[in-house]
Amino acid sequence: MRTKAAVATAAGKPLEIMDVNLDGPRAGEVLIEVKATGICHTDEFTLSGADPEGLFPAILGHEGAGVVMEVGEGVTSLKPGDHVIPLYTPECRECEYCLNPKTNLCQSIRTTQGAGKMPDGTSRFTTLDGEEILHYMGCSTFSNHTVLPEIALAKVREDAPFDKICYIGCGVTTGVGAVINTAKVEIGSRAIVFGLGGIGLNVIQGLRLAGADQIVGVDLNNSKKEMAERFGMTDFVNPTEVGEDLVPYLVNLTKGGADYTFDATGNVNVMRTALESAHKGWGESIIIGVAPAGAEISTRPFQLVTGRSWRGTAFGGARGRTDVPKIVDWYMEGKIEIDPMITHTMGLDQINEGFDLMHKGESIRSVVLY
Ligand code: NAD
Ligand code: AHE
Ligand code: ZN
Repeated sequence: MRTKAAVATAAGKPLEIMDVNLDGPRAGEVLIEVKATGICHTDEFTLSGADPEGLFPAILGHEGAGVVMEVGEGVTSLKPGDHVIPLYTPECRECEYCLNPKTNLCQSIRTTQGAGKMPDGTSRFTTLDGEEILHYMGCSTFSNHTVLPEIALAKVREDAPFDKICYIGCGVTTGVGAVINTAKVEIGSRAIVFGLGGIGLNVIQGLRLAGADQIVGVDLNNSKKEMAERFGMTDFVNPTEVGEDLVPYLVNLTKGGADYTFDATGNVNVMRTALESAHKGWGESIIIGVAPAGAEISTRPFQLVTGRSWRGTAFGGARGRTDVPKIVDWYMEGKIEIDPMITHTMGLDQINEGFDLMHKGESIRSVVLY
């Protein structure tokens, strides 16, 4: 079929809106119509050229929601008309990783996914001239239609609005899941969240859900304060206004250091600050942010010797086919909020404006509606 997509032709260039060819689903695959997609900072990270796995030309986008149009041979868990959320972390329920309760990182298709291909090693997308276009994170939601493996789709309830639940495809699940699945934050905890964007705000609402007593938000942009307070932040810190070293300031503010700290910036210097402002003896620091190619983290090993731990999380530790439908339920039942964080919506033709808003720090989430 022919469909409309925003194609990343080269690193650092705006996306090009064009018609593309999309082959139908092969065995174990599903064709979906994407109804809405969020723009995550990771899309920007890859488009910028900072992603060591970044490949071009590709169709980016990994935060979508849509409807099944056609299923390939052997697909049993989905049928045309089902509402779905694409999963960049699939859940095959069979691989060594899926069978180990300590991880959500299903590896059954990770190699081909990282190479921009479907599990059989080919792409379903081509230009109208027949040139191959690569998939991205196994999702490619910046296309009105896309093909995914069955194991990379979560079936969700049909009364949930696509323009909101697309955000559960990455930002909401990552932030809330980092608190609940990865850190397993206890009631009464003190926490610090670095970066109050589309992920950090969801960490904050996860902390509120978990019953944290103190939720400190750190951001260079004062305009993020109001929204973060709405989601449960108790204290705001702008590092440029502190007037002293940030670590001792935060340690003092949290009465000895936070029980849990979260990096949602992708900046390795911030990651160090986050680790070092965790409480001596037991503080845990969770890295969510994705750092550019070549960047490395460092700290004095003494920070770990004295009881802090440094951990990371992908997709909030969630097993998508199992957990994503439950998070959609939480949203529909009012346990978590999404609507205020979707600050801008636009058509696919305006998608580059969504990236501009992110660069200017003016949006939390922009959502493209097809
Ligand atoms: P965003 O652009 O919406 O938010 C980033 C925020 O960090 C902004 O508010 C910005 O002002 C703030 N910030 C930047 N530098 C800062 C600094 N030095 N100190 C304090 N605040 C600073 O981005 P997002 O969509 O929320 O994504 C955040 C990070 O999380 C990105 O690196 C993204 O790639 C990553 N991410 C990771 C996962 C995962 O599974 N691990 C999932 C989604 C996103
Ligand atoms: N390709 C990058 C790493 C990118 C990355 O860490 N991606 C996260 C999801 S970010 C979603 O917005 C992730 O799931 N990582 C686990 C994985 O297997 O990719 C690089 O540095 O090479
Ligand atoms: Zn993302």
